[in-house]
Amino acid sequence: MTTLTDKASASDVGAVFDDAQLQQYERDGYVVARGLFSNQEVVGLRDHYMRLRESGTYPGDSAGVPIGNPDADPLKRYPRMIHMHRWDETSRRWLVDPRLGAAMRQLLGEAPYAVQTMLYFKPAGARGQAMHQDQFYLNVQPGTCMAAWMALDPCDAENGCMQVVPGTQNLPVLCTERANTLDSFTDTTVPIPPGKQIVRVEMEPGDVFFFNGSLIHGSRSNVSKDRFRRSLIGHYIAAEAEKVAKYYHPVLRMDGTEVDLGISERGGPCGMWVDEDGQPVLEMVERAGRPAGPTTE
Ligand SMILES: O=C(O)CCC(=O)C(=O)O
Repeated sequence: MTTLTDKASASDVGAVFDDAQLQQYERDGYVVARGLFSNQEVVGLRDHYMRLRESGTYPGDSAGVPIGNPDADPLKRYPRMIHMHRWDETSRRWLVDPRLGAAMRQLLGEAPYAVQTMLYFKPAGARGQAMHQDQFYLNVQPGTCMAAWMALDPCDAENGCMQVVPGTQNLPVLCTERANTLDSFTDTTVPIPPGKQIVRVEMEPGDVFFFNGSLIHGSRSNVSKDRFRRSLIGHYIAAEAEKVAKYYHPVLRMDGTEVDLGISERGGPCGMWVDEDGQPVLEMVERAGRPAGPTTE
């Protein structure tokens, strides 16, 4: 198995998916590569991010929208990390790992560009993220984005595994509604189209879940007593894209070099619309369908 320190390129890795998996991705908008990373790598990454979390705060740390008693919110102790690849070499190497590149080459037909890393710790009692489409935030033009979501712990219904609505990957960006912020650290969600079902994606450490950025997905709270549900996430855009929201620049090729791409007018960090200078855009929030009034409960 290739390790995070190897200098292999995607062409050295070979096929990650078989034909049945590629057909599943076409039909449902997602596919899981089981055991793409080894247990040893996962243990190393878990330790690495726990050490980072315990030793400081970082640009982009976010606990989401506040709830009633902030002291009782586990996300305050374990805020998610964003864009770690901009200051952490381990994260940068993972984001452009040849195995992720090879998998996405099969799914997209070409190597993607890499734009974001995130680490969700999701300790016991932490809220999830209401159903949404990543393209709402990245605003890739033309096309859409893709996520590589890697489990660092076993993920199941109890600790708030990922959920998807298969077959929604070809929908446009939907108008949002207000989410239940007792169950979600973001305050926007999208309606589930009639006739479509929410499906759980249960995973083991080292599995990587690849999904189209227009697919409706999210997660519920971690209702376990004492289990984390840590995950390392990369966001990518198909190399045919010409623009992505400013928050996601600089854009990287899978060899780690920068690409000069345009800036799409809107989009922003998950859960918030911002303008080109990163300021919240209230007009867009309202046009996107988020109810006026307080955004917290
Ligand atoms: O990890 C989760 O629970 C939600 C993550 C997610 O939906 C996303 O990264 O877009």
